[in-house]
Amino acid sequence: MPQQQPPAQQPQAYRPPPPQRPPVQSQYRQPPPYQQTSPPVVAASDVEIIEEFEAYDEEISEEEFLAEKRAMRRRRVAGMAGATVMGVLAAIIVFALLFDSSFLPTIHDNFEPTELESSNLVAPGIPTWDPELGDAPPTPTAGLAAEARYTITWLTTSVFVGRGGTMRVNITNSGQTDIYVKTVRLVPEWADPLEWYGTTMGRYVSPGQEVHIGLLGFSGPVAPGPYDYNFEIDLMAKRRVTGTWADLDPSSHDTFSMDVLPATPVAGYTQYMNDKDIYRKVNDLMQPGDLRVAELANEVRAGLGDSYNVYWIASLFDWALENLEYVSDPSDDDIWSPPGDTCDSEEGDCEDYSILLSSVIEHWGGNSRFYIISGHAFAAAYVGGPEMDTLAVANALNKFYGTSARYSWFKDDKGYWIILDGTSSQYIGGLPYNGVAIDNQGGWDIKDTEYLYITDIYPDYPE
Ligand SMILES: [Ca+2]
Ligand SMILES: [Ca+2]
Repeated sequence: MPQQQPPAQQPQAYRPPPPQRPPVQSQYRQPPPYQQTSPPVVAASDVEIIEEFEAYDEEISEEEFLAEKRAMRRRRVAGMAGATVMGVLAAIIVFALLFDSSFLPTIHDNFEPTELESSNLVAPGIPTWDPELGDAPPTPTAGLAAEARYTITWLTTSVFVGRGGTMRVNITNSGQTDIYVKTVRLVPEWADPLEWYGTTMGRYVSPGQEVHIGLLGFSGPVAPGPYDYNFEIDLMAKRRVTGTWADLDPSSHDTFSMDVLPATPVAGYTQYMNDKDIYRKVNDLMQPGDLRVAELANEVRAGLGDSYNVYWIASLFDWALENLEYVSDPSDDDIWSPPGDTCDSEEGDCEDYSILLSSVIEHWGGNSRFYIISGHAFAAAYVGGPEMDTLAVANALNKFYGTSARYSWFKDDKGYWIILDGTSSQYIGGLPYNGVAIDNQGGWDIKDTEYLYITDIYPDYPE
């Protein structure tokens, strides 16, 4: 049995200031002042929810996980016994003549995982520059109106009192002319007139094209329950005859409803630090030097600075969300894939996502951890020591995402570890699977798990 450790870390959460209107940026127009409604100027467009965001369930079944842990131990002992027996085979043959057959080597598993040391941890840089990931806007001209037709689709995470939630928003251009989406704003029933929830990354969308507009973060109300909301879309459309751009008035659409969940205390769970079976299994799978991992590492960091920084991690996570397809393991098996294989197949489940994310972070020289809870695995990236400026990290990530979101991390005596749950959340620092708000101030924890296995990623761990 793994050795039980005293609780070494408590989930903590960054509590961002209320979202405000985005600052004026040279390249972008400042969004217009918040308006409750404007009469639609554009033709009525379709608004639909394609599906509620739902985290994948049961990626590692309890029985399989425990069976696998037993099997890992058996394989290791058998492997050691095999090697040892080979090594002493000649000796046994000789000495068997002299000793009775009860002579057999005794096998001990003396392996002890080596923890990452604070002095070896490498934190990513926290940029203050804006990565300007949006498309530069066209220059609108006065003239005739233009017609835009589009469909908005979005996925919403669980929304909690206080914390709020996020959406990933897509726009499909169903009209005949190019459009440029300046912002998509969420207008929930509880919105404070001074608060502004929206995306700030402009995007061109051609006729027939579907474009991911970005992440949209928002705070929650103080009381749980059903709440109405709608979207306000601010865009430009190209005039078909002249090819010039018309700046359309913001338009709002149908009203939808979301359930805001209450803060809920969670039952305690046992934490295990660096369980030796998991430690060896996951670290033996790391391939930071694999060519496909290196290729991916170079691809996702392009244009985001010359040295390891949090934008690289966020970009890697976006790549996983957009490119990896979630595919469950066979019901009777739990297959942990090496990261190169996941790059090739572009599919996997929770532990495969985590192993790939960690391998790329290792390739960059950063540090990460691997976590197992009941039925699930996820990763976290080291972002800084105990004195880290959490607000600076949040500000940088808000620039990357073009919205104001809430970032979740574990904190321990070594520092902050930002959550990377590629199969259950929409951004780095999003709540992991079964993550819930435990108070109205942004605190969170994990429900419905009996344990939290925390494993340092240390591919070249000392044997
Ligand atoms: Ca699995
Ligand atoms: Ca798998």
